[in-house]
Amino acid sequence: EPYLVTVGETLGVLSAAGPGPLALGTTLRLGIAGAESNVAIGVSRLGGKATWIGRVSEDELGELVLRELRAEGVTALAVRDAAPTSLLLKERRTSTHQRMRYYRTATAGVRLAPEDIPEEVVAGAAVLHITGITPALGEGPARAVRRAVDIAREAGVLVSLDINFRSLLWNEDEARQAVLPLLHDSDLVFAGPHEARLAVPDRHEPEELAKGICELGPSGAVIKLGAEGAFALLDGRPHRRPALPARVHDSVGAGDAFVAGYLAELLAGAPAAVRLDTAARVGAFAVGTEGDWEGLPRRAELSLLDHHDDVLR
Ligand code: KDG
Repeated sequence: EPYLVTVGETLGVLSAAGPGPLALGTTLRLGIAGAESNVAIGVSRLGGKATWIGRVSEDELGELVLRELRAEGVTALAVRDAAPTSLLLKERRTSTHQRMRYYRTATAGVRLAPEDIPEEVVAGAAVLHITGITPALGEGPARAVRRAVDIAREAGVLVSLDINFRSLLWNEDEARQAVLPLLHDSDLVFAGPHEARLAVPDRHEPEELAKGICELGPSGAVIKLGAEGAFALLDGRPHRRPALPARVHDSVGAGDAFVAGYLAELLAGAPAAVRLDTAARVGAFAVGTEGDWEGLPRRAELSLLDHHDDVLR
């Protein structure tokens, strides 16, 4: 069975239960998140096979990460490390605006190294999915991602890259320098318009951005446009996909959800229109529910969004 493999850091997440400043003694909920594992979970929920590679602490938080991933049917191949697991603090400053803070220095995930990448697992995959977050974590993670891409290319594995720029981790110049070589060696690139401009600074409209990215090497570029849907240029053919109407509850993780929907269908051998349709649906589930991945749909639920009644009974 074809499977997706992804490499990255999964963090512990402390999220405020309700809106307001953290300083006021908010109740926090403990969970996990990470762009790459969000994608792996999303693929798994849709019935696809997914493997996540990373490093986690030896303590309870490391245990929590592995338990959650395994409970979601994701094969978690983790190196255990004496360092702690990184944390992400999510503050709901107002009912519409969130603020994030990372505690991500000298932690297990940041100590990811090229030796942590099992060659046969990457070489045997149908798709390797990486993001621009991992190389932002440091030398080791950057080299680990590079190694995964080298193995994949050598073995003819499709390489998917989500640029996923995180301004809390590095600046645009650093990101451009690190991500461009990865993009060059990718087959499929996902990016928001701003992220795409890191790679092709002189382009503006989604069509031009996708074209510019494909001129750098990839055969596919998908520009994620949030509430406007997506524009994709796949093997030279343009596709426009509107978003589904969704009331935004928590937009964090929507991009990963979109990618998960797309890649699950790619693994299943579905054509571009189906890949983009599922991507848009999974994205809508993510924005309409709390948490980065918790609300992601199972395959049978995808059609729920076609019902015009609020309650299905
Ligand atoms: O895309 C959602 C991610 O941003 C979140 O799950 C945490 O991986 C994360 C990060 O580094 O921001």
